[in-house]
Amino acid sequence: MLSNITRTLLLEIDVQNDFCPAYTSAAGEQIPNGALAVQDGDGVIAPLNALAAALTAAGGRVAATQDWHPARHISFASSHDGKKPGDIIDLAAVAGQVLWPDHCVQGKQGAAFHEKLDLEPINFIVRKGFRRGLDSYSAFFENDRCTATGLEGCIKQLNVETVIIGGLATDYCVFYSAMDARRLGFSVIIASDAIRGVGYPEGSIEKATLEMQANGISFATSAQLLEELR
Ligand code: VGL
Ligand code: ZN
Repeated sequence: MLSNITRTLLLEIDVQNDFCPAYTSAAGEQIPNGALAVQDGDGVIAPLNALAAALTAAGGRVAATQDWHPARHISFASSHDGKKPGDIIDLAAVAGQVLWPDHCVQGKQGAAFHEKLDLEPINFIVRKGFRRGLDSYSAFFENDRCTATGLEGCIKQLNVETVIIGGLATDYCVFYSAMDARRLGFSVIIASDAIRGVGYPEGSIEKATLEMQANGISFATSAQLLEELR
């Protein structure tokens, strides 16, 4: 599965407070749930930390993404008169944009990585969705499908050939990142116990999973991957 570990990258998608069920605020209070909490979202952290440590020790690389929106971002329902989270609208550059609660606002605690995520093994961080008028799910391209984040050039220069993906959310940022990675010619493995999904609209997790499988993206548990990294 992992033919060349030094040419393998672990891509940790959006393990941020706002996608997690609970987190600690900057002032030290327990916040009961992130603005766009994914069920059991923090369940991805333990397998990702284990994979990151093992991959780094074996000579591979780790990157993380951070959803990083300005206030009044176009993906926020609050930016559109009369719209509420969950409504779906067509934008000039993007058909079928789901509108979300305000989340991952630049510099706010909701946008910070969850405190349990190990930051030491992360070699680089890609921020996305920072243009007010354009959303970005994928780690590689924003939702107009052509504005690059720079991650492709970065990891091609490092001769990466295999990308292991985990994080949040299965049916949005993980899905689009995996599909783009595949399209760009990387071999892609989803760490199956290190992803959790939004599940909106209904069936979106199953649909995303089938589409990834149909496109040659493979799935392996973190235990299986760790076995190969030992
Ligand atoms: C995400 C919805 C909005 C994600 C980001 O990380 O999957 N989903 N912004
Ligand atoms: Zn977002």
